[in-house]
Amino acid sequence: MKKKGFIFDLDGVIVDTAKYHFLAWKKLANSIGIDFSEEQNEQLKGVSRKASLEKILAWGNVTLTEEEFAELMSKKNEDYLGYINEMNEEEILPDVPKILNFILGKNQGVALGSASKNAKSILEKVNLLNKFEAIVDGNEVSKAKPDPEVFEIAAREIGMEPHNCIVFEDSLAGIQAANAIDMCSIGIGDATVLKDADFVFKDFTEISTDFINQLIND
Ligand code: B16
Ligand code: MG
Repeated sequence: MKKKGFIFDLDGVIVDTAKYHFLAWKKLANSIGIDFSEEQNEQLKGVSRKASLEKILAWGNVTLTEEEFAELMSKKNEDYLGYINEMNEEEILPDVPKILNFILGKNQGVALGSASKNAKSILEKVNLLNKFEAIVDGNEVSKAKPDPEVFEIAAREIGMEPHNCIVFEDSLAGIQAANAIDMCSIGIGDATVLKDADFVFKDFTEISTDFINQLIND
């Protein structure tokens, strides 16, 4: 049987942590007099913590010292971790375990490729840590999506060539990152937003095991 590498993004693909990022960023933005909407939160999907705070400050026209910036970053994360600590398996998005277990059952490579520095804690909370052969997250990556670095490292760690990898992603930047190194890109979410993806599904309930078999044998 052929072997492919399947690389999963975390937030928006395996779990919906965007709602917790929203609560933590909103509290923080409001505390320094900046409004923060759900639409703005959408623009932070897949964006690193540092770049997210830079964007929020730019929206509110606020400049900070380096110390203040660092303090706000850790405040936001502390607040966010409060939500993460309450997570459990019930927060895994529908049919993710089904597809993940199917892929593992076919002895395929499986890796995580996320911008989050909290990826390991989140996977641990939802009891999926042992499913991944490699976990590449915000602690190992210096260039953010759409740069393909995160997926490049993930492919290397599972011993696969990029053109034999398939990426599941909910952000356009992530889709562009996958396309940039000739990986097959599968968008999870809205087809109009994820317009550059090779395939788009609303969520994993729309993905069949036949489709996964096709990807493996392509
Ligand atoms: P952290 P992903 C991303 O996760 C989130 O989509 C994004 O909103 C967040 O700012 C980023 O992780 C960094 O997260 O503060 O936990 O390091 O979609 O790349 O899995
Ligand atoms: Mg994501």
